[in-house]
Amino acid sequence: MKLSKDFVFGGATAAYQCEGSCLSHGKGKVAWDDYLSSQGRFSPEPASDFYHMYPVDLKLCQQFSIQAIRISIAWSRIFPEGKGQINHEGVDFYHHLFQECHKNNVEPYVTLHHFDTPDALHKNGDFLNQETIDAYVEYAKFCFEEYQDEVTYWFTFNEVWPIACNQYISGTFPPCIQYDISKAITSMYNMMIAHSLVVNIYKEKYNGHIGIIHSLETKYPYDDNINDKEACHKEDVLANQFLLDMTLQGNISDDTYHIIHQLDNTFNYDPQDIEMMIQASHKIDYLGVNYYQSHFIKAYDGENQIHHNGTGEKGTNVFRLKNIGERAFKADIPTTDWDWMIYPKGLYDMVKRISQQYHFNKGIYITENGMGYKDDFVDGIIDDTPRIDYIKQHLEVLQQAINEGINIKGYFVWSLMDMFSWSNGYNKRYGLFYVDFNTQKRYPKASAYWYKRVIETKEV
Ligand code: BGP
Repeated sequence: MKLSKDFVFGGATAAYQCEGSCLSHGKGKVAWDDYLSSQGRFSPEPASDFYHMYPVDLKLCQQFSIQAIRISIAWSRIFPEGKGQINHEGVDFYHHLFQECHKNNVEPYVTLHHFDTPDALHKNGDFLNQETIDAYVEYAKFCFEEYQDEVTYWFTFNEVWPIACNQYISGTFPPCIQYDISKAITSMYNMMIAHSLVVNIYKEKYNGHIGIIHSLETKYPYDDNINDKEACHKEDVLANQFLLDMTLQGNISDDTYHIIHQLDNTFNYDPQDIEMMIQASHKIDYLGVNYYQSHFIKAYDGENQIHHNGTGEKGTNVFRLKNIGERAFKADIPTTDWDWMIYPKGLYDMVKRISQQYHFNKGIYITENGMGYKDDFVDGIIDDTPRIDYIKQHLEVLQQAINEGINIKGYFVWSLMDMFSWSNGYNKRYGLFYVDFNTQKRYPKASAYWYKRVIETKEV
């Protein structure tokens, strides 16, 4: 299997998960700071200490032929209160980071928002509040102007659905509200407004490229019966189609509106917002797709019940939403220790769908894909063969999609090095590079050597 010469291979990171220095160097608070400290399970400090270690990580990228890195800017490092006063030390930090990227020939792909709205705005309702949309637009404008010479590839948001779902349905992200579908829908809609405003501003003034990242998990009916099919369609519309409609065509289709309105009868949209979203849908340069797993959905009319497996105790995950559906497992499909179903076909089906249903062929980056695994560290050697298998299988289906004419422009492994996982802590490792969190020393895993070979030969 051979990928084209210009296919980009990268590694992904996110500010809060790797930088550390959460409350120093002028950085403002985010909701996670108080939440994690009151929960007492694990600390985001110093994580992988990327704030100081980035020259080491970028050197490793260069040594292992990794051509690109996904980085997010911590909004509260630039605007500690979300808006108003600027922290110049934070502004300079990202200048130095981007310059170091270029010095090592590693192209930065930069996300403006990766789960870390400044606390001052989060407290007032995060993206349920117009104030956050306005502040986000100002923050984005500042970054575009400031970093225009260093950043060519932008993403407005990382994963709109998981933000909404984890904040307002599963309750695993602060403010930890459960089963409030209406808040989830409003926050998704508002993030899409913020995204569209920012895309339109960027494409008016700058020459670089911009898009958004969605986490897209393919939903399949558990059984071939009408009830499971309906449940599956509802979960798909809520998690995927609503966002794909707004991103790739701007307007909300009748089918999507019908389901969203069934789930939240207060939902309505303003035609002016739609006009603006249509413009942005024409202007985006690419779509970022994060893909880890898919779901089989059964009809479910019992009470809401979610148990998040955040420990790696296999078989403990429960996700049942009243009048929507239940996620169920199939004995013959493997799962990770955190109950994420390993199903590369779901990625293939999703990129095909984007092309067929939306006729979108400007280009897709797989902006995250990888396997959470409890790596064994034996005398400095980390044999993560299951992770290699996982990545290989996903690259193979991408190759198949490319052969069928789908424009896949690149692939970023989640994650470049081990880092903090939001609701799972530190035993769920994803990195190509093992991080000893006590010494901050990096060790290449078997997957890093394997990935280097794939990048150099473009052969999976
Ligand atoms: C995505 C996020 C990442 C990362 C990854 C793995 O949803 O964009 O930030 O955390 O998932 O998820 P987790 O850390 O929960 O295993």
